[in-house]
Amino acid sequence: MSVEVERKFLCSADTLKTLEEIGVCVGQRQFQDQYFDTPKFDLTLRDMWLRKRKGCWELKCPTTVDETSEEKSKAAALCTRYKEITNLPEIQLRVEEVMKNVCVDRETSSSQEDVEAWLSKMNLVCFADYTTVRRSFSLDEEGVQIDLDEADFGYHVGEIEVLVPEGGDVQSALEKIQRTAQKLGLTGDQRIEGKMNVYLKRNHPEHYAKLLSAHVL
Ligand code: V4E
Repeated sequence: MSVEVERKFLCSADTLKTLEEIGVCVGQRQFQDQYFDTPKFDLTLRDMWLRKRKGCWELKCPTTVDETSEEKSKAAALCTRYKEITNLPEIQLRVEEVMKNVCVDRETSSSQEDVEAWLSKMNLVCFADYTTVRRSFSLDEEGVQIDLDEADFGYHVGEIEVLVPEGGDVQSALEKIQRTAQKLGLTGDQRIEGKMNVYLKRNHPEHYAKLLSAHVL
């Protein structure tokens, strides 16, 4: 398990020019994301994001932030951090913990058919489905990746991302992100909306409103 620390940004023509000058493009790929939740939004209202990308399952969950050791800086406030779980049995356990009232058969097997049966048993349905074209860049800052995403519903967003092994140094990741933002000339002090925010606002305003009221988005 690792923790993804990430700052989103809007990529202006100037930022793109800087990125192309000081960064190295390390690839371009396209992927479809399908996100799942119950009709009552049991996962997303807890800020848990279950998705399937390129046939692989991932669950993003909130981390417990150690306020004593982590600086409550402006730079940190611009970043999100989530645990990323990619092991399917562990994902299933975490989801089942949330939905304790559902009786689940714990025979774990991960064939496509079994996963489909598990989804339906947990009452999980796909609520978001979109495709992203992503260009990735690296800079001279170890472990930092910069992604420029273009979603098929017309939203463009950049991300500066550092993956920290569990128990690793989040503070150092925040500093790397801050230095990278400075190199790119990013000046904004507002959190930038991710693809999901924009997708839900446009396609599922009721779900979006519930997440806003719960301070998830
Ligand atoms: C909405 C959300 C999550 C789902 C994934 O969102 P996002 O980071 O936009 O996806 P993507 O495609 O960039 O994933 P990656 O390839 O980086 O793994 S996970 C957490 N949230 C909530 C959230 C939030 N409250 N605020 C911001 C700025 N982003 C996400």
